[in-house]
Amino acid sequence: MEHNMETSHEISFDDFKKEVLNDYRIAVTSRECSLLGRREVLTGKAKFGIFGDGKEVPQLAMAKAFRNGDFRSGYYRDQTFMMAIGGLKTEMFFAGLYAHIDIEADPMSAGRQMGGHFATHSFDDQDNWVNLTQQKNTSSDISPTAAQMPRLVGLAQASKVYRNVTGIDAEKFSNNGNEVAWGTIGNASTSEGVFFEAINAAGVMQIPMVMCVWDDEYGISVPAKYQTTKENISEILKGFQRTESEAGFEILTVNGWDYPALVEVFEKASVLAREEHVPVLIHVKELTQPQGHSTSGSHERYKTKERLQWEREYDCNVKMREWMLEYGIATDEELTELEKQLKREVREGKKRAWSRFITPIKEEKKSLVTILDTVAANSTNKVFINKVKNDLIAIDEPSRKEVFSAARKVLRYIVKEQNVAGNQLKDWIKNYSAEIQPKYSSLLYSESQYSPLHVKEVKPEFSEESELVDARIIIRDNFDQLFEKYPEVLIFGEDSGNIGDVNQGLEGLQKKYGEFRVSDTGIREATILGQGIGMAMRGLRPIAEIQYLDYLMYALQIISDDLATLSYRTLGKQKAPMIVRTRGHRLEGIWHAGSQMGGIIHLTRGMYTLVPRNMTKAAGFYNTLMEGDQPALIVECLNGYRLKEKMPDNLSEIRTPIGEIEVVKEGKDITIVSYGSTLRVVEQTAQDLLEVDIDVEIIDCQSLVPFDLNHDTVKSVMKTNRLLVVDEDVPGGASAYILQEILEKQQAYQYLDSAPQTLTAQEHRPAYGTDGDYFSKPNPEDIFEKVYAIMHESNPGKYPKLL
Ligand SMILES: Cc1ncc(C[n+]2csc(CCOP(=O)(O)OP(=O)(O)O)c2C)c(N)n1
Ligand SMILES: [Mg+2]
Repeated sequence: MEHNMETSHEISFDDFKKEVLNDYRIAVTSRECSLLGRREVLTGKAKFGIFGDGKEVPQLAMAKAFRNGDFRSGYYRDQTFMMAIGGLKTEMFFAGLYAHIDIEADPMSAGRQMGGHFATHSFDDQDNWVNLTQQKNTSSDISPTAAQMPRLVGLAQASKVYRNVTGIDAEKFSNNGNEVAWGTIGNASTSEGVFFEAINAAGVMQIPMVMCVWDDEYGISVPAKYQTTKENISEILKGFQRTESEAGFEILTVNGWDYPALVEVFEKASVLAREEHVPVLIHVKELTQPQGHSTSGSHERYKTKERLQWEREYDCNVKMREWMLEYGIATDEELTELEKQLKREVREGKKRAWSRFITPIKEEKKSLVTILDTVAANSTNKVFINKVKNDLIAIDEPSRKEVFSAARKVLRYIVKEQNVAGNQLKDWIKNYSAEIQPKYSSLLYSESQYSPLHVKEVKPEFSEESELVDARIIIRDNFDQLFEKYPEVLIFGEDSGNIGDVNQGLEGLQKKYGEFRVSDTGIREATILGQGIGMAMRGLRPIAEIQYLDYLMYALQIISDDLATLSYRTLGKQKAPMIVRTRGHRLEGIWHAGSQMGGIIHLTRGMYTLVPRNMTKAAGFYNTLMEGDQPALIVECLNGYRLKEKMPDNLSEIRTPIGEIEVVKEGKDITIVSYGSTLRVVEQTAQDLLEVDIDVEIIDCQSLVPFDLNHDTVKSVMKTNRLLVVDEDVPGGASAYILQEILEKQQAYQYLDSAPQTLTAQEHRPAYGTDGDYFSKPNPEDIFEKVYAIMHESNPGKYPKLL
C-alpha cells in the first residue's frame, strides 16, 4: 500500500475499510505474537522475550509513510512495523525467539540476536548489493539503548549526499536523495547522551531524519519523573523547533492510540523530510506496555493500580477497535471473528516455526544415539555410556548443547579402549563441530570475494627523481587521488574541511571536491562514527576522522557495539565498509599521547586495526581498504606528519597488505616486534645495539587485527630464538595480545632460548613534556637495556652486566 488514506482522495469507502481492516489484522497478529511469545519463554522453549505490545498502532502509521529506499534505525519494540512492511512473518518472529540458526528461518540474524532485533538484507548471496531503492530497509537493531542514534544520522545524511553530489552511481542506493531515515526510540532512552548529540547533529546538518519517540512513560521500572526534565521530551526539545528564519526541527506530538491522527502526522513528517530535508521529531505519547517491559519481570511490581487500569483502557489496539466500530469499518461480530481467526493463525505459525527449529536437532540426536549404541556395546564402560545415552534419549526436545556435550563426554570413556565404533564417534564429533561452530562464529569479518585480504601488495617505487617531502604531503596527495577515483568517497571530522585537518593531510581538498565530500563536523565523536556507519550502509565510502586517538573513546561504544558487530550479527547481510581515520601514539601530554591499543583491539573485534609506521604505509592501507568491504581503523603516527618521506612514483598504485608483517631490519640475535611510532625508536636503538655486537631483527607487525596471517613472525624466532615485543600501550595491553598471537597461535615457544618479554609504557598515562614522554613511554635506553639484559642472561661472558 503505497498510497495514504488521508492524501488519496479518490479511494472509495470500501477501499478505505479494506486498508484499515488490513492494518487491524497486522495489529492483532502482532499482539498475538507478543502474548504467545511470552508463553514460549515462560514454558522454557525460548530464553528471553521482549515484545512490541502496546506500540502497534503508531507503527502501522509509520509503515504507511515509509517508502521503498527508506531506512529504519530503531529498537526492539518495532515488530508491528516490520510486519507492516512485509519484513516479518509469524514464523520468523518465533524462529527469532527460538534462536534458529538458519538465515532462511530467522532472516534477522540467523539466531545470533535475541528476538525483537530486526534487519533486512542489503546483500545477495554473492555479496553484491541488492537494489536498496526497491525495498523497505531496516538497519540491524542492537540492544544498547540509544545506540541506534548515531547510525541514524548517517542513514539520513546519505540522502543529502546523493541529492547534492554528482558523479556517484546511485542506482542501487538513492533516487535523488528522496529517502527518509526513520528513527525509533523509547522515551527513557532519550536520556542517553548520544540521543541529544544526534538530535543536534541532525538539526545542524538538516537531513531527512524522522525521529519517533515511543513514550510509555517508563524505562523498565523507572518512570518519566527520573528520566526526563518536565517528563516531556518534545517540550524540552522546543528550542530545536524551526522558525521562519531559522532552520531546525519540525516537532510534532500525537497520542499513540489515535489511529487517524497518527496516520496524518506520520504522512506530514514523511513529506517534509523527504521533500525539504527537514528533520522531524514525532513524540508519540500515551503508549502502554500490556505485558510489562520483558519476560524478565512483571510491571505489577512498580505500576499503580490506576496506571494499570489506564493502560488497559488506552491500549492502542483497543482504542483502534473502538474507533473502527464508531466509524462503521466493521461490526463487533466481524472483528471478534477476525480476532479468533488471527489467533488461530498465529498459533499455527508458531507450531510450524517450532517444528522447523526442533526437527533437525532431533535428527542430530538420533544419529548420535545410534553411534552411542554401538560405542556402548563395545565398551567396558558400557554402564556409564548408556547412562549418558539414556539421559539424552529422555530429552524429547534437546538443545544442540545437550546433544554435542553428550557426544564429547562419551569420548572420554573410550579413550583407552580399542573401541570399534570409536572412530565413528570421533568423526561424528568433528563433523558436527565443523558444521555447527561456524553457525555461531562466522562472518565477524568479511568473508566475501571483496575482502581486502584478497588485495595484493604493491610496493612503493622510487627513482632518482623521487622527492623527499613532509610526510603529510604523501597522505594528502593520496587522498586527492582517492577522491578523484571514487566519487562515493567522503571524509569528515573536526577541522577536516576548511583547514584540511589539524595536520594538513587534507589541505586544499575541500576547495577541490566540495563541502559535501570534505567536511567539518561538530565536536561529537559518536555521531561522526554514526555518520560513517549509516552512509556506508547506503553504498557510500565514508572516512570518519577522529581528531586524536585519545578521543576515539567517545566513539568506542558505537564502534564496538554497532560497527564491529554489524557483519556478525546479520550474517553478512549488512555491512558498513567505512574507514575510521585517526592519529595517535606519542606526542605531548596525557590527552594527546595515549596509545590505548589493547583496549581498542579487544573491544572492536569485527573491525580491522591498522597501525602504519609512516604515511606511505598509511596511504597504502587506505588504497587497499578502498577495494574491499571491511571496516577498519587506521591510526596514523601523530608525530610523523613533518618527518621526511620519499614520495613514491606510483602513489596511486601502492597497496599495503593487511595481516602481513614486514621485516624492516634483518638480524640474528633477537626478534623485536613493534609498530607505529615506537617502531622508529626501536630502529634507532638497533644501530646502538649493533655497536655492542647485538644484531636485532625488527618486525613491523603494522596490522594488529588481523595479525600476521601467514605466521611469518615465528620464522624469525626460529632464527633468533629470542623475542621481545615493544609498544607504548600499558603493560599487558596490546603487547600481551601480540605475545599470545606469536607464542600460542604460531607456537613460537618451542624455538625460544630466552624468556619471551614485553617492553611497554608505564602503567600510567603519559606525562607532559619531553621528560614526561621519556619517563612514561619506552625510550631508546629502555629498549637498549632490555635487549642487552636478555643477551646478558644468555651469554654473560660476552655481554657483562650493564646495570
Ligand atoms: C546502554 C543500556 N543501558 C541499559 C540497558 C537496559 N535496558 C534495556 S531496555 C531499558 C529501558 C528502555 O526504556 P525505553 O527507552 O523507555 O523503552 P521501552 O522499553 O519503554 O519501550 C533498559 C534500561 C540497555 N539495554 N542499554
Ligand atoms: Mg519507555
